[in-house]
Amino acid sequence: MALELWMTNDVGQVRGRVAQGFCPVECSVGGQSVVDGLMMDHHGELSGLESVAIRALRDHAGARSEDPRFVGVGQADADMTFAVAALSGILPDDPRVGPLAELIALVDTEPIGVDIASSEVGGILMVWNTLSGSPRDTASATAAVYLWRTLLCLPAQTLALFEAVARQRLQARQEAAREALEAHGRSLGLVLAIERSPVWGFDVWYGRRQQGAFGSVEGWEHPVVVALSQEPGRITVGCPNAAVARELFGPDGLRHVFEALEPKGWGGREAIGGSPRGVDVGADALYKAAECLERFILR
Ligand SMILES: [Mn+2]
Repeated sequence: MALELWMTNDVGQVRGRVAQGFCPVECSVGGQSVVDGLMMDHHGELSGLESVAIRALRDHAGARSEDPRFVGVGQADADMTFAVAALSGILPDDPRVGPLAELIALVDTEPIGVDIASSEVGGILMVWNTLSGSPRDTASATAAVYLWRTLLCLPAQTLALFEAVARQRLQARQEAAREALEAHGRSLGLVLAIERSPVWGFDVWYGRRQQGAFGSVEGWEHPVVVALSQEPGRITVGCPNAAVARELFGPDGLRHVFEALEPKGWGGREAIGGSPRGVDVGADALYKAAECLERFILR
């Protein structure tokens, strides 16, 4: 059978495919996880498990090589597609495969503060991110699974060319994020509001400090960031990680604040969330949210 990573957002369709023998990978919809015996999810009630990439490679490599049909939900990210590649047995026998799974797991669970560029296998992940586009459709998701094999089989010099481009892109985005912080950033106590930015820049805006732990407020210049994206106006709020969010807002992290934020309908997880989808908001809502967040910080 041909390898396929079939993508959907519908939990009923996930269950239908699983009944046909497809293996569910990161099929978490509305807090519900659909898994089979391989337990390929780590969200919601399964959030105690390690990332799927690391378990697929270590515990179940090649387990679905005879029947490589998979179903995934949302976006096919590095963790999901690498797990599918490992279960399918298509990854080459290469010493970089293990460290790559570990790096993917690290970035998947704590996306902020991991210095991908300085990791030995970081270049492969950066090139995969650049070329895959973290797709939502079946054909592109399936290609993104094969892309791991393609990159691991490339001659070193060819891979280095792609890595150089990926590094340039990363540097350009981070430079644009720093400029947006200087031009459009406003601090309200511990909360930083970014009124406009041409790029996603949370990794830059949090500002990792030399002193202070990764999982403590002390470790960050701006432990809470709210940013407004334009057209349609939508606010994203984030903390660098769940430990920082809990130190600031209590055991539920940012979830403790969502109900108090305007307009009604904010949602998300402990360390990341946003204003309601489909509701266009402006700068006034951004600063109101920043003030409200500041009031909720435990002293
Ligand atoms: Mn994951």
